[in-house]
Amino acid sequence: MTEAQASPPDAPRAPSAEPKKRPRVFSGVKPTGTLTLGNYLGALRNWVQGQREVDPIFCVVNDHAITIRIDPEELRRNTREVAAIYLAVGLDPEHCILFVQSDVPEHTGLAWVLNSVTYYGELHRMTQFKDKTAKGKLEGVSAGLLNYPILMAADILLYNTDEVPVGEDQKQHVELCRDVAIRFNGLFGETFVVPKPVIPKVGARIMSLDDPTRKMEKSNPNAGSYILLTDGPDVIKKKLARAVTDSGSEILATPDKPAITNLLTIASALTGKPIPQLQEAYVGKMYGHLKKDLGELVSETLKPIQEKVATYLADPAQLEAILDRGAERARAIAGPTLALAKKRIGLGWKAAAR
Ligand code: ATP
Ligand code: LTN
Repeated sequence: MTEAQASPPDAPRAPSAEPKKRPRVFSGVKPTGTLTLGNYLGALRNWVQGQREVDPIFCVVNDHAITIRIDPEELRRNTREVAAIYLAVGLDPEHCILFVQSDVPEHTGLAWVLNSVTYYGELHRMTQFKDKTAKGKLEGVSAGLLNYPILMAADILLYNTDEVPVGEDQKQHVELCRDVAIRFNGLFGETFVVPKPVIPKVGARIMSLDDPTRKMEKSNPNAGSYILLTDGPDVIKKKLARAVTDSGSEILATPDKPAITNLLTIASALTGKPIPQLQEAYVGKMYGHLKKDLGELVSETLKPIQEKVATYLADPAQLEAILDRGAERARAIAGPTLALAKKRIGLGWKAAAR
């Protein structure tokens, strides 16, 4: 633009020719088992809903899965299944980068670098570490379980991530990732984008069906505590029928009714109806009515997803091709970030790296 053409200082600004940069989004689920309704409502569903407005990368974080003992064949099977679920719930490989973590070695490479700027005390304080080690003796706990949040920080920081959509339980890990990024930048110079967690308003913490004070999780030994995305209608209805309830009979989401609150939260997340509206619809009805309706609702929601999972699993070559392409695209971003971090910290030592 020449000076003669320039707008006067008080004129409204012309819209910038540069399109606004979409936020980079990164998230993942670990293939420790088949995904639960909690994983779907707290994470996956939100990834799908937001995928068009952002620059999305989603990963099957299998390196994380080996922090607890898992049968190798089961891990391979779960990895394929979680990838198939990503596609079945509606993540579009034309639009998102979808890949498996172990196919991109930069993740473990950066994790080692970040080990040097993360403190033992920080890791030891993590609620997930405390929960997963509460009952066991510490001798049997892998170092990987303690270091787990460092690998998660590496996952996020490799991609210049702005936003990390996760359930409530992962907020603390994303906050640790922020601290690590800020510390590294402060010590060695601007290297990483500092990300923020994005937690859904409804469904961020779905609780166990057998104990509404614990979050629903796929590693719970009691299969009645969770609904799996692969559970058929009969199993879903049976699990919900057996779900613990609270004393009294009114269907209300109140602090003294954590079990009913959880069921209403699931119903609200799946129907999009606010909880007060659902409470009103159930005035004068029994807990059994809510459980029965929820059984139908969950089964109907999961049926089309299950059909698509089966289709993707039936064609392993197609699934692998999608994930290979994703890994290639991921490496194109992760490689330069790792190289920069190594240069900053002195591991990139050759003259050309300066
Ligand atoms: P594990 O039992 O192996 O620890 P998990 O079921 O807790 O696994 P993750 O793989 O740790 O699941 O979580 C994947 C995503 O799902 C994360 O974003 C996490 O916050 C979210 N998530 C997990 N459980 C729930 C839940 N009960 N409610 C809402 N979101 C959840
Ligand atoms: N720790 C997460 C899984 C995870 C993740 C990530 C989530 C590993 N790396 C990066 C978001 C971004 C969990 O859900 N347990």
